[in-house]
Amino acid sequence: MHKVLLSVLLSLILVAAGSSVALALQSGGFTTGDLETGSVVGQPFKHLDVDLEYTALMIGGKKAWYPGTAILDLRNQGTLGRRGQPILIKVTNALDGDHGFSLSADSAFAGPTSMQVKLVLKAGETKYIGIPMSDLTFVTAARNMKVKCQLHAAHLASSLVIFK
Ligand SMILES: [Cu+2]
Repeated sequence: MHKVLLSVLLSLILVAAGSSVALALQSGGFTTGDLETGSVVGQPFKHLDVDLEYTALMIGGKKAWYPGTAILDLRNQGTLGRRGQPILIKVTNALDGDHGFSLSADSAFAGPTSMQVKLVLKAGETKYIGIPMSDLTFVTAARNMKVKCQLHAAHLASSLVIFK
């Protein structure tokens, strides 16, 4: 329970820190699909590593996107790094009923051209999201993205911190 409270608190701090950063203007592209059939910029999902994994579940009696805070480290871009390999995100709805997964570069300042990944998952469903590195690095000037459920305001959100 303390871990949950800590992560919620940390999320709030990160939101406060990120809200003063200017908005990104470049459009963010992404694709969604199954592990077997999906692909992004010509690379099949099944040949990529999963960089981030989110699950909608109950934490302390509340619906939440877990984990409450995640870190994506893109600093090693050299020969031994990811060399522009797209980001792959695995998203699972372990709750009853439909839940939304929305990943955006920012909340209040998000313009129509900033990254807005949005999908709805049925109960028990898993989907994969592929984001080209070029699109991700353009839209993450704020280095802080937010994962929310666009269907339920009370569904606890998650912060994604990007090091680049
Ligand atoms: Cu929800």
